[in-house]
Order: sequence, then C-alpha cells, then structure tokens
Amino acid sequence: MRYFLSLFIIVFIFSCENDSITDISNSIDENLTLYDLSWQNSSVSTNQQLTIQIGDTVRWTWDSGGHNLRSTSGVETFDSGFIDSSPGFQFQWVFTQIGSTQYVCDPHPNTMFGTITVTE
Ligand SMILES: [Cu+2]
Repeated sequence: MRYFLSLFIIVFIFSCENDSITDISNSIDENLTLYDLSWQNSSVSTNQQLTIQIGDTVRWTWDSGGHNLRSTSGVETFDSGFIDSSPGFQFQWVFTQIGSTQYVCDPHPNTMFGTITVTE
C-alpha cells in the first residue's frame, strides 16, 4: 500500500511539472510571429513595409533569378550573401532591436528593397 501511495505521489508530481512546462512554452509561442515575404525582381518586393513586434521572425523566399538581401541602415545588421538562381531558398532573421531597418537586393536596388519596423 505504501508502495502504491509513493508511486501515486511521484506520478502526480511529474504530471504537474509537465503541465507547467507545456503552459510556459505555449504562451511564448503565441507571442512570436513568423512573417513570410517574397523576394523577387518584381513589384511584390518593391518598398516592402512591415511592422512587427520584438522577437518576431521575417522570412524571405527567393523566386527566380539571383539575389542577395542585405541591411543598409537601421538597428539590425544582416546579409544573406548572394544566392544565384535558387527558387525556394529562404533567408530569415529574428528581430531583437526596437526601431527600423532598411534592406536591399544589391543587383536590383530599384525593385527590391524594404523596411522592417520593430515595436515593443
Ligand atoms: Cu534581386
């Protein structure tokens, strides 16, 4: 009897801990957002404007052609490097600084550029 009582208490404690761990991870995930943008030499990538919250991720997906994605000014610094003719390639960045960051594709500066603004 004592054995079963001990077993019951141990199982009960473990189930409580698991519940609280799950709750914490769920609440963190709910507050973070993944934004998808297209990165191609056309109007869909011209003057992209996006306002996100701190900790959110922006993910750009390459279309046809060769492109890079490089920050030019602002609070964040990133550079995908030049990716040649790889449709479906993805570059993503987690934004952790409050403020705006401008970015561009160096081969196509007139059609491929944008600004990500991060708020609290
Ligand atoms: Cu480009």
